Amino acid sequence: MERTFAIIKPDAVERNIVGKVLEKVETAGFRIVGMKKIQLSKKEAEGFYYVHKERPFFGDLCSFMSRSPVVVMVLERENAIAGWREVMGATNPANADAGTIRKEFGLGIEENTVHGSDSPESAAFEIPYFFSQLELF
Ligand code: 3AN
Repeated sequence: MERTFAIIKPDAVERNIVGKVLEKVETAGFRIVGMKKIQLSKKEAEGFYYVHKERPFFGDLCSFMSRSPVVVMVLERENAIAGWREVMGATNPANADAGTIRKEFGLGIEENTVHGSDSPESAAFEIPYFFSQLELF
């Protein structure tokens, strides 16, 4: 069993499609180990995305991620990290495979509905950024 970190981003929470995303999560066999709705400050978004700090879209991305609430989750399954990225689809919804969350719900390369850790190292940073051990079941 492996754990990954996921976010249902502001574009999805604003459109009231959290349930539709969660249906994809559970249909793909993930167990929700932790979940909460929060609103990130700009500083918290910058800390989360620090690996992207040199990228040209960093400022816009952090503004987007802090403009309204998100749902953060820890998901567990075999091969959870790669598996969740498959369920999400490609970063740009235009390039995402049919049936993926980003293909069905993504609005664009930035407002792409969901986040998922891209490696075990990322998951090991991201999970404790948002959750204490006491919040994971
Ligand atoms: P992924 O989320 O697929 O791992 P990353 O890690 O390359 O993609 O990018 C992190 C986030 O930054 C994306 N989820 C998306 O919201 C945003 N992003 C990535 N590339 C661009 C871009 N070219 N323009 C605007 N936003 C972008």
